[in-house]
Amino acid sequence: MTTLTRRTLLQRTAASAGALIVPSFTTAADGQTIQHMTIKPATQVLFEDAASPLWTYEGRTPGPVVRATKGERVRVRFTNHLDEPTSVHWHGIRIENRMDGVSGLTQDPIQPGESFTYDFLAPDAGTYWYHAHNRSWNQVARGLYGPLIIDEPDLPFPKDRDITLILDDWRLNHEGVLDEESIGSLHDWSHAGRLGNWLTVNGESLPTHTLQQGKPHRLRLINASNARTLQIDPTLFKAKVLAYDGQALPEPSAVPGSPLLIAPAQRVDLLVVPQEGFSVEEVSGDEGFAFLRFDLQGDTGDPVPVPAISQNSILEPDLENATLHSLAMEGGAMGGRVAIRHKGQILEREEIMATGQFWVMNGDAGLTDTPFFRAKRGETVILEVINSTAFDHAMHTHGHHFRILAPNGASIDETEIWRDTFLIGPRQTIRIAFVATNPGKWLFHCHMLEHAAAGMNTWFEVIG
Ligand SMILES: [Cu+2]
Repeated sequence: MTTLTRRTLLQRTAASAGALIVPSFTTAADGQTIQHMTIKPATQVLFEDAASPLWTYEGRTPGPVVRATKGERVRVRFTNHLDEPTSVHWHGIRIENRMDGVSGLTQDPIQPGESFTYDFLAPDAGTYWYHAHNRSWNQVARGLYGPLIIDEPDLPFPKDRDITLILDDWRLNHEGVLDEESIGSLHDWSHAGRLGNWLTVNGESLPTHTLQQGKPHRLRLINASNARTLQIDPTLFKAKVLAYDGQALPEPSAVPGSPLLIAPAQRVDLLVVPQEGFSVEEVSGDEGFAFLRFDLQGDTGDPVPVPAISQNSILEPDLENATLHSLAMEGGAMGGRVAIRHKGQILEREEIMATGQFWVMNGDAGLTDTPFFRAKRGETVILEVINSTAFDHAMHTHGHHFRILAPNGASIDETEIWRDTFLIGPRQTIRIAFVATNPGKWLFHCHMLEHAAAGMNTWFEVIG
């Protein structure tokens, strides 16, 4: 029995031409309409004709696009038909803390058979997503995620040239079916997380989509993978970057280098003005893996101007009057001997294996009773993250976007952009800064979901 690789999977498959359709619903502007979603098991083909048992919002992964216009109220009522509790996190959007969806920190999980209504105002336009935030390493691996798109009021790109592409890295077994047996593997937890061997786009295998020749398109890429940092080269199709993590740049900007890294949970909005058809490849392997094809229709005709996207207003950090908090990340495989404190106790070796706690942040694995830090509302926080582990991590602040103060080794000039998730490499130190604007209890964790489950999870509190 051979282990499938991307390549062997690719060789086995005939190019399919699935439509890139995600069911969509739009939240009513008056906020009076509540959308309903059931959270339930369903089967779905991820590879050839093999049906995988998944967990879904409304019977399909990704779940329906939740779409509203900036400033509108979003209300979605979820009913849990799984056998385990869940909750729903709205990733990257600066909403009220009690709607943030973190089981055990901002809400009690939604028990089997029960419902919960998420109800918030969408303060910012941009590309976001929602996903399960209870046992996420399990629930997201099984398909519990979907896009959250908040439109600019002036709709800069017409809907038919505004395309959401939610990407996922699946681990399939030798039959091309979701490998359930390895979900929760402690090897994954202590190493690079759950890496897969097959990519889907909006739940489709190797789809082909049609663009309009010579016209500007917005491609909203969302990485929903548990742990894989996707690498693509947008210069191959002459793309520019419109936005990172939902936040528009002042103007479309050249892709600063190749490859462009999209860490788990990160988003990149690309501008393409296609003159010929093209494929998008994932380039981290020895050879590129083309996972998405664009064909063109129409002819170039008169040039269409590239729309400008208005920026959200996010308070600039006041670095002169900031409070510095340092966070040392240690542990994991090849990380040397590290004392692991979990729920106040230093774990013995067998307890580490029993609890799966391999990583620490400032000595602690998992959430502590008291926060990593407290900040007054309006205070600028500088977070210094020191990665002493042998692995990459994708660090996510809930409820806040930040500036990156120190270069992270990527080729992007990240000081010019806002992010809600940053990638940090082994032995790197990165400082981020943000104004603590949003009261409540917020997670700061690795979005490589096995790392979060295995200890890389802390929280901070904004008071006032
Ligand atoms: Cu990590």
